[in-house]
Amino acid sequence: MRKDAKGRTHFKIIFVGSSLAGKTTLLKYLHDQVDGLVKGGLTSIADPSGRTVYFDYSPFSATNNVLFDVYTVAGQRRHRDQRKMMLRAVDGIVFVADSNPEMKQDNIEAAQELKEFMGTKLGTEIPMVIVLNKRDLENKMDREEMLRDLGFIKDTLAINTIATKGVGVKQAFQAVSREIIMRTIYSKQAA
Ligand SMILES: Nc1nc2c(ncn2[C@@H]2O[C@H](COP(=O)(O)OP(=O)(O)O)[C@@H](O)[C@H]2O)c(=O)[nH]1
Ligand SMILES: [Mg+2]
Repeated sequence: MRKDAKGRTHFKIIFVGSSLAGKTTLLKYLHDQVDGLVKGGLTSIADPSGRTVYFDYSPFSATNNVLFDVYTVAGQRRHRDQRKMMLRAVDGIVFVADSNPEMKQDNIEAAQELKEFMGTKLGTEIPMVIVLNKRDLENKMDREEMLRDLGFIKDTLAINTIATKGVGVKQAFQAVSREIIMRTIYSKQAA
């Protein structure tokens, strides 16, 4: 969380997950199609094939003085250091898993890396929502199997999505932003 020069509060949300899981598609849908949010421009830094090279970024606001700065980070192995850097001062995480069975191992590795970077803060101090994307695939993996593979703390909210059609996208964003706000309120009370 940070305050800008105008006194507005910014919360940082990051979409994490293996390469091609659908992070950019989710953010793009949120930016282009979801009403009721005030949006800034969507900035994407991609190579000519459309792969995210560094990150995608879009700010969203529901009120005049609270903004959510949403990023997706590049998922390829070679961008590990960038992901680690981006996760500094993060307020909420959306972990995007790919339902394609061929991506089973990639999902596991991405989850493993995130746990390594975030330690015990993950899903506790730093709220997290799981997105199981590509639920339109005929050969999609079983939901329970995917959650077992990821091995995040028990009872982490998991939402089925079809990013290309926008199914579940708004719900996932609402869930993580709600958890961030709730956490902020409760930590203020505790202080
Ligand atoms: N069938 C299907 N394809 C998807 C879905 N979401 C994303 N994709 C496709 O998966 C590929 C990778 O998506 P992208 O958003 O670039 O993944 P990123 O690397 O995580 O940012 C693209 O070809 C998308 O059109 C989905 O829900 N269902
Ligand atoms: Mg991307």
